[in-house]
Amino acid sequence: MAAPPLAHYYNYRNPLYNNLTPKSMRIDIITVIPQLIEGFLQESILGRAQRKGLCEIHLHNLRDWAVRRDRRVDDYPYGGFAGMVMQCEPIDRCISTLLAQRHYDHVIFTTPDGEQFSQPMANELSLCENIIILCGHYKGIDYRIREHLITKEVSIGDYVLTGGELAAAVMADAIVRIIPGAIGDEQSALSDSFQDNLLAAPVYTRPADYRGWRVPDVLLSGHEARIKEWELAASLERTRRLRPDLLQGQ
Ligand code: 6GU
Repeated sequence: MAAPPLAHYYNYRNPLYNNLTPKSMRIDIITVIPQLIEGFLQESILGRAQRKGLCEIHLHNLRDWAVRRDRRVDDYPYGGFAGMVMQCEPIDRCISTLLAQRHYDHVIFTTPDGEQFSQPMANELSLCENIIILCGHYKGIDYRIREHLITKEVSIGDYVLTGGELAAAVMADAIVRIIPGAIGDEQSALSDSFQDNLLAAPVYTRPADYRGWRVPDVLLSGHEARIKEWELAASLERTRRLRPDLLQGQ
């Protein structure tokens, strides 16, 4: 299945779009280790998107919502199982406070047993106004939080990370970079690998000949139609060779 259309970009080309003030997307990330993602969010495209007012990303330290004097937010699991479990109360206090302030489209929990994150999911989430991402940690969180407060559980792949922070950073990056204006060339988000279930064609820059390694002649020809044709053929060839699974059912 190809990614659903990037509705943003269709709006962006619509003359009526210019009469609308594009709303700024808000992402609230709840974590016990905010410093893991703090720096990442301020750099490059994510940092610039926030400074341009295209989105707001707020980090919340779950320990600020701890009910215990030692600021711990985990405890031993009932049943005598191994590992520690994040308690209900700090998470509930943090999420409920946010939910009282504005409407949220999703309260996401990062967990290896969640739905696999993908480009279509990133496209959908980038259309949301406000989302919360709760980073999982330890052996898990008290399941009652997942039953009562979480609306979407997401994994970034079939491997286990020590915490959900990297997953939250991955999701924020994939979501924010496709907000119109986040990357300079509006077209380039549409020509990403995976937006059409094809891997992107190779790209080259100067010099045209480096140690005898030559850039394909067609790219130097200035012949737009032939270049487009080459690009599609290269995309298809690389997809067939490297990711034949993407071509199944098309
Ligand atoms: Cl979202 N969390 C953790 N802890 N591990 C993961 C993951 C998430 N996605 C893949 N592995």
